[in-house]
Order: sequence, then structure tokens, then C-alpha cells
Amino acid sequence: MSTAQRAAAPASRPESVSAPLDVERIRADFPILERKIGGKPLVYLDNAATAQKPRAVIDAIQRYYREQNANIHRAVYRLSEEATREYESVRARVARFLNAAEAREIVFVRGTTEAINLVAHSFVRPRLGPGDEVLITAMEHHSNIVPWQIVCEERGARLRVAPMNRSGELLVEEFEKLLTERTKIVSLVHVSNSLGTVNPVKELVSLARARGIPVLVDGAQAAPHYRVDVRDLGCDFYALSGHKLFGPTGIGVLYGRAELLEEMPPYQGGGDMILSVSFERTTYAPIPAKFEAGTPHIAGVIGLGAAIDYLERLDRSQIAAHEADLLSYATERLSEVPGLRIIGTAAHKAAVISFVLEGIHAHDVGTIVDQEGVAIRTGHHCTQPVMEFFGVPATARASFALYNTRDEVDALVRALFKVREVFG
Ligand code: 7TS
Repeated sequence: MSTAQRAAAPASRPESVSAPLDVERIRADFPILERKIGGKPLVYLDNAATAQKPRAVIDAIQRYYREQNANIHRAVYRLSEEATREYESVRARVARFLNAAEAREIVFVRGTTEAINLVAHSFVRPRLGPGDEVLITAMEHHSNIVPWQIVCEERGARLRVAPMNRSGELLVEEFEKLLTERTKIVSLVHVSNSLGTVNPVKELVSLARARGIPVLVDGAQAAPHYRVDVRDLGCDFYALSGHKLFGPTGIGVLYGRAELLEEMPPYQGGGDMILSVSFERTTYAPIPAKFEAGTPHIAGVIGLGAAIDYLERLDRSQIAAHEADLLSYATERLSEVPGLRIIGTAAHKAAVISFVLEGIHAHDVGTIVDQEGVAIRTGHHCTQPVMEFFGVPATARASFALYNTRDEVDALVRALFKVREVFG
């Protein structure tokens, strides 16, 4: 099965999974899950916003600061060499994690947002003229809308939006119709953060690439849950955030095909991204250093490496099966709550459930379930156009990760019945 098919697999595939995920063992790896909130066990269901961190990640960051802290790439002493080696070894591990062809195709950035901005400004902006188009989809996060608006406005280009249906599924035929000789890039989300939709990325990439159009995939919500193979997907760029992948905040990855990264001008100027500097002329370092100006988030990279190692030690298909089970169980249980409507009912969904409770504002829902120790996100989830499409100001959203359990789904449902009680 290809990556895209695997990522798009709607339900658990128990036949392909040897044993269920040992969730209790996994929970023991995440110290924060021992916390109580107002005397009640924390039920953390906001994993799409950020995931919790296993001890391995926390320890790796601490070890770096306690034992290895030095700036990288610029000193001959052992400590700095050690830190440099660690930092660069994570690049190689990320490349393997994404099945990139080479480590130099991995650029460390602050997160998905910065990765998209980098591509918008360095790759697309110079190629964009009046009348040209950038194609996104109707379910993008603001970070995959606004950077394109900025460059389109500056260059007199046009942002086009491929529509979705009322289930939150992309209309592939409409997408295809919007691919023209004017399209300079397609930038689309792999898994929607507010609807949970898993897009058929491999198919969409191949439609665009067949017309010579480069594709960026926003993988912020996909990488934590599915095995991503950038070469199998065939995309030109892939963006992800470390903090959603059980790693630290402030670190993320831009994968870019070497050929394209090499053509691109630097995004920021400064130390570490140059070969030589004079007042007359500066020459740039080869990729990926060209895109990593200044002292990077060394501890973040090391923490990200530990997060990837942690995930690699687990069976990703077991994780996918466990999350699919949580999705179907939660979908079923939530339907018992009177007046609850799920927003986003795509056939291929990740374990993200947005919902509204008739007559009650999402923020009130969030506040009351918090009193029961249940953390869910409420609001527009940085997808205001999605809210507008579904005609709601906001939703409540439960998003699951490998350490969540059916008991936690039950806790959410109990808390929602309390909300109903309070609001009558
Ligand atoms: N793309 C998607 C699909 C996202 O879900 C997010 C963050 C981003 C991009 C931006 O990632 P960042 O790490 O650069 O901020 N999504 C969410 C969310 O759903 N709730 O809080 C942040």
C-alpha cells in the first residue's frame, strides 16, 4: 500500500496489525498525563494544537543544555563539534523519517508556518507575475492562505481555491479544472486540522506534477499520525511542525527537492548561510545552510530528533489503527449527546472531531468541559473560511493522539452531558 493510500485509510485495519497498541505503556512515557486538573485527571484532547512530550524528548533537551551546550558549525573545540554532530545527525534522521533522498533536502525552520512562508517568498515570489495563480484548497489553515495572499498581492497574481463538499471532502474534479498554465504552485493540506479530512495527496500531486506545477504539502497534522514518504507522494515541498510531532515548540521542517532548493535565493541573510562576505559581494553556502541564517534552535532540533526516534521505535500502523478506533468510537459516542452536530464527515478522516452543540457557544462548551479536566480546543482553529463555509462562528474540537483512550472519550461525553445540564 502506498503512503497516500495508507494515509487515506479511513478505518483501522486490524487484519494488518499484529497486536493492539500498548496504550498504558505509552501513557507512562508522557509525564504530563499524570497531572490532575482541578482534582480530576487531565484528559488532553487538543493534540492538533500541540502534542504532549515523552520523557525521551524532555531528557534529550535537558541533556543537551546540561552536557553539550555550544554553538554549532563554528568552533574547533570538542563541545561544539559534539553539538554540531548531534544537530546534523537529526537532519539525517528526519530525512530517513520522511524518506527524502538526501539530508540536505531537510531545512530546519520554526514550524509549518515558517516553512510555507519560506517557499512563498523564496520559491514562488520570484516566479509570480501579473495574472499568475496560486492554488490552495478550501480547508487550509491560515498559515497556508495568508503567505500566498501576501505574495499574490505584491505580484498582481491571483489566489484560487479548490472547493470542498458539505462533508469536507475536496472536489478533485474541480481541483483539476483549476490547474492551468497560469498556476505557479499548488499548496494543500495533507490532513485538515479543523475537519480531520485526509486528502488524497498522492493523486492531487500527480495531477499537478503532470502539468509541471510544483506542489507544497502542509503536513502539520499528517506527520504525527501517518508514515509520510515524500518521494512516494511525489511532492516538491513538505512542511511540518515539531511540536505537533511530540517534539518541542519553535522547531519544524521544510523538505524541499534539492534541485529546487538549490535554485532558490536565501530567505533570510546572516551568519552561517554564507561562503564569503565582503561589502561588495556575498556568496551563499550550499543548501541547506543557505536557508538557516543565524544560530538555529539547536535544543529544538535535538528534541525533534528524540521525538522522531521515539515514534520510530513504535509500530506506526498500530498507532494508526488505535487512532482510527478512537475516531469511530468517539464519533459514535458523541452522537448520543443531544443537539450535537459533527462538522467534517469525510470518508477518509484522521482522529479529529469538530462539533457544535445546538444553542451553546463553543467557548462555553470548552469552559465547562475544562472543569471536568477535559482539554479541547474551541474557536475557528485558524480556519475561518472553513467556519464560514459551514455557517458556524466556531466549533469545539477534540483531537486525539496515540496516548488517548476510550475512557477519555467517555470522560468527554460525560462532560458534554454536564454542558447540556447547565444550559438546559
Ligand atoms: N497547518 C496546519 C494544518 C495546522 O494544523 C497548523 C497548526 C499549522 C499549519 C501551523 O502550524 P505552526 O506549528 O506553524 O503553528 N494548527 C493548530 C491548530 O489546529 N490549533 O492550534 C494550531
